[in-house]
This record gives sequence, C-alpha cells and structure tokens, in this order.
Amino acid sequence: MNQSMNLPNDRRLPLANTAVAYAAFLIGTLCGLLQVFIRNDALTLPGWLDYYQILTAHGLLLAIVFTTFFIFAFFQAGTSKALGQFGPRVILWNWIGFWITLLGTLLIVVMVVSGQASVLYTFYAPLQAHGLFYVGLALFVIGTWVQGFALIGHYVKWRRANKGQLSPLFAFMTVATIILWVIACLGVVATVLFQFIPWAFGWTDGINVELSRSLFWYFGHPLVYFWLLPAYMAWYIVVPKLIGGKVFSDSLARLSFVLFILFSIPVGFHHQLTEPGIASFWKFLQTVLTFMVIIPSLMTAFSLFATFETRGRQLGGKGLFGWITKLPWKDVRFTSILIAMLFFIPGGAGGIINASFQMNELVHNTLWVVGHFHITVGTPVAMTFFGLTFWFIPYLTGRQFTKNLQRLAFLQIFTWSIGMLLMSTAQHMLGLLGAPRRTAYTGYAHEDALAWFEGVLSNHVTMAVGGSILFLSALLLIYIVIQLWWFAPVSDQENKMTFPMAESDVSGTPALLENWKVWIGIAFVLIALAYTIPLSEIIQHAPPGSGRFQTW
Ligand code: HEM
Ligand SMILES: [Cu+2]
Repeated sequence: MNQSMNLPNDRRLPLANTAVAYAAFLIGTLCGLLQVFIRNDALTLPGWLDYYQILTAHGLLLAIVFTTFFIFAFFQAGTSKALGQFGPRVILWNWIGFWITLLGTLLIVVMVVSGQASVLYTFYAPLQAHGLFYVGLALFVIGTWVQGFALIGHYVKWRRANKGQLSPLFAFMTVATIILWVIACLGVVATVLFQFIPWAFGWTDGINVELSRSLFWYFGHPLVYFWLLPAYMAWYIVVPKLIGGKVFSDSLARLSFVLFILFSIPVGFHHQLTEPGIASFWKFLQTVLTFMVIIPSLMTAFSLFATFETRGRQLGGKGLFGWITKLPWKDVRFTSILIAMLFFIPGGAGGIINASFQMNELVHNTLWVVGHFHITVGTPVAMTFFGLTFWFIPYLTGRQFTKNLQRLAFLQIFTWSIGMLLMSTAQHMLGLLGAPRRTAYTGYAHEDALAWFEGVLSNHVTMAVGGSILFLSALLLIYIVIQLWWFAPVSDQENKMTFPMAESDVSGTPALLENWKVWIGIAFVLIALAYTIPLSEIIQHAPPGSGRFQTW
C-alpha cells in the first residue's frame, strides 16, 4: 500500500477503479457458484438468503460494476498515455466521479444485501425495490458521467492545442464510447428519476410498466456496446502492438466505432419482441436496425484478422495458414485475448438468433439467453479484461509479471475457457429444450420435459461442473491480481511494462470521422425515428399505473 501512496494520480486513479472492479468480480462470481448449485438442487439456502437476492447481486456486480470500473480504469490510463498527463482539474473531476460511482455502488449493494432490492439487474417494474436502490443507480450513472466528462475535457484541451489534427486512436475510441454511454444512459436516467424514484418513495401511485421497460432497453442494448467497445479497443490497439504489428486501417477502425454509436441505440425493442403494447411495425424497424450492427462487427473482425495475418506473414509464415503458427502464442497477454475473440464467434451468431423475430420466440427467457451472455460479456469482454489485467496492473504498480505468474495466467484462462464451454453449452442446450432462466429450481416442469434435461450436455449438473471450474478460475485470477499489486518483485528498467498502443496511420483518414456533431446529430435522428411514435403511443394509451410487487 505504501508504495501505491507515492504513485502519481494517473496511476492511482485507474488502480482505485481496478480495485473496485476486482472486489465486485470476486463476490459476483461467488454468487454465480451458488446459483449453479441451487439450480441443480444440490444446495438449499438458509431462510435469510434468497436466490433472487444472489442473482441480483451476480448480475449487478459482474455485468455493471466489474465492467464499468474496469473500463474507466482502462480509459484513464490509456488517455493519459495517448494525450499526455492529466492536469489538476481532470484529476480532481475524475476522483469526484469515481467516489460518486462508488457511493452509488455501495448504496445498491447495501440494499441488495439487506434484502430490499431483489429485483434483478434489469429491475423491471412492477417489482419494486427500496427507493434508495434507485437513488444508488442514479448516483452510479452520474458518477460515470462525471468521470466521462472529465476525460472528454482532457480530450478537448488536446484538440485545442493540436488544431486540425486527428486525435490518437485510443482517445478517439474512448470519446466514442463515452458518447455512446451518455446517450444510452438518458433512458435509464429518465425511468429512474421520473418513474421509479417517485413511485418507490410513494409520491406517485402507479407506474407505467411498458414505458419503464422500453426506457430500460433503450439503455440496455447500448449497454452491451459499452462493454464491448473497450474490449474492441484492446483488440484494435493493444493486440496489434503485442504482436509487433500495426492498426490495419485507421479509418476503418474509426468508422466502425462511429457506426456502433449510430446503430446500437435505436434498437432496444429487440429485447421486447414478446411484449404486447408495441406495434409490430416498430419492433420490425428496430430489428432491421439491429442487424445493421453486423456491418461494423464484421469490419472489426476483418481488420483484426488482417492484422494477424499481415504480421504472421512478416514473420515468415507461409501458405494459407502458416502465419497462424508465427503469432506469439506463448505471450498470455495475446493468447487470452485471442481466445476471447474466438468465443465471440458463436456469441455473435447467437445474438443474431436472439434478435430474429421468430427464433426469439423459441429462446426467449430460457437458459439459452444465459448461455448467450456468458459467451459475449462473460468471456469475450471479461477475458479481454483479464488479458489486459496481466500487463495493466504491473504497468500501474511498477511490479513484474513474472514467469511463474505468467504460467498461472495460462492456467487461469485455460480453466475459464473450459468452464465456460461446459457451462454455456449446457445452458444453450437446456434453453433450447425449454429450461427457463431466472428460476431458483427447475424441478417443476412436466416429467417428460424433465427427462430432456438429463442429457450429457443438456444437464444442470454439467452446468454446475462448468460453473465450479469457472469459480476456481476466478479465484486464481484474484490471486494473480493480488500478486501483481503487492507481492511481485518491483520491476527494473528492463522488465518495466508499458502501455501497448499500436501505431495507427491517420494520413488517409477523413477529418469528418472526428466531427462528433455530425455523428451525434445522426444518432439522435435515428433514435427519434425509432422511438418517438411508439413511446408516445405507450404513454398515451397507457393502462392505469401498476401497483408495487415485492415477491420476496
Ligand atoms: C464463476 C463464473 C460464473 C458463473 C458460475 C455464472 C453463473 C450464472 C448462472 C447460473 C446464471 C443464471 C441464473 C438464472 O437465470 O437463474 C447467471 C446469470 C447471469 N450472469 Fe453469470 N456466471 C458467471 C460469471 C459471469 C460473468 C463474468 C458475467 C459478466 C461479466 C456474468 C453475467 C451474468 C448476468 C448478466 C446474468 C443474468 C442475471 C439475471 O438474469 O438477472 N456471469 N450466471
Ligand atoms: Cu440487445
């Protein structure tokens, strides 16, 4: 600890964020472990602890807290590297934002732990949590905005000092992600401030459920891009550097991020395909817009593999696939992220299935969906963050990622991959056979249906085995994090970690790509097209507001 006291602010800030991220990760994965055993009827909880309480904690701690804190750590360290050291105001506002986000997090956690907010991480009305839970959510969002705007302030200053120049790719992508996040949060802020808080504190009688769900999903889909884009930043910028290559195309990279801003927001209805109260036309329109995201996704996939192939060939790889063997597989910082990418191939394909109007009918609310997000956010994003952690903490603490730790890191990503393969495959299969998600036990189905759940893979036991391996892997990661933070040898000059940022040639990149006014403008036009009419219909034709339900 003493050593970290002396670190400069642009190190301490990301370290503070990383600490919260990994604390949340540890508790969150422990909840996951309990879940797989409870669902498998191998564990019964004591009366004071409820399955849905644990599941709420799991979703929030991993999908919201772990991701967000880690992302800000990455942004802070990366922008101070790409654009130069933070000034005192940027530092101050980042800290203020960090503390507000943390305060919000603690309030949320206290409410969930004290059993007053078992509403799951989507907090659908008419389930009602204690009012302070929603206050916690609001603080959380405000805190991230303050950190986000502090970083944008740093960026604006750089642009003023470097008139007419495109910003470094890392900074551009950070700004794009923060813009996406701020626009996305408008929905959740609206429903929390104007619907949930007045309702939970008893200032209003009922809540418009459909409106709250629609506003939630206006936020909930771009949320997944808020997780993904920082992982893509690692893929576009960090990985090429690790393998000794360059960014394949600067303009392609920037264009793909711009397209993500445009096409990830006006699409929330694809989570509400089974809901009455939204006319099919609007669901259809938003589904079409959803599929537009395939374009920047494939652009990303193409660029990355082109970088790998170019580099592999430079290193002497021959034939169609010879370049693959030339990549630095022994470097866990690379290998972890490559495996993360591979998981994203079935993950993305599953997403296309989920978003397809008819196929959604089959998988909706089943364990399939749980399988899906564990091979999207739970592995491609999470394991990219693990891969970053291996150099990021040494970079921040000035310690060494020793050979022994590197070996443990391989074991960690290997076990995470195996555990996830087992767990998510079981979840996908069980889901196809009709096993529901978000239920504490599954023994209530018809006996014929129960027999379907006795396959080798389509089995809650397989899911539990996978989940247990995952939890062991999580513990191993925490061990590595602690070592890198406090115990690994302090690095000498030779072993010092740097922040790997690949070169990106901006000479062919049109300046228009960094004209945020244009892109934010188009984003709002698309949002208005996709949402104005259906939302006003939901408001005008609303049934009487719903009363509160507390099922726990
Ligand atoms: C030890 C590792 C993990 C295990 C054993 C695990 C297990 C599970 C299980 C069994 C469920 C479904 C429960 C149900 O529907 O009844 C679930 C839900 C979920 N998991 Fe995980 N998980 C793990 C890691 C992660 C990670 C790393 C993330 C994200 C970064 C994540 C995000 C989620 C989310 C968002 C849900 C949905 C919660 C809800 O339906 O409200 N999980 N997890
Ligand atoms: Cu979505």
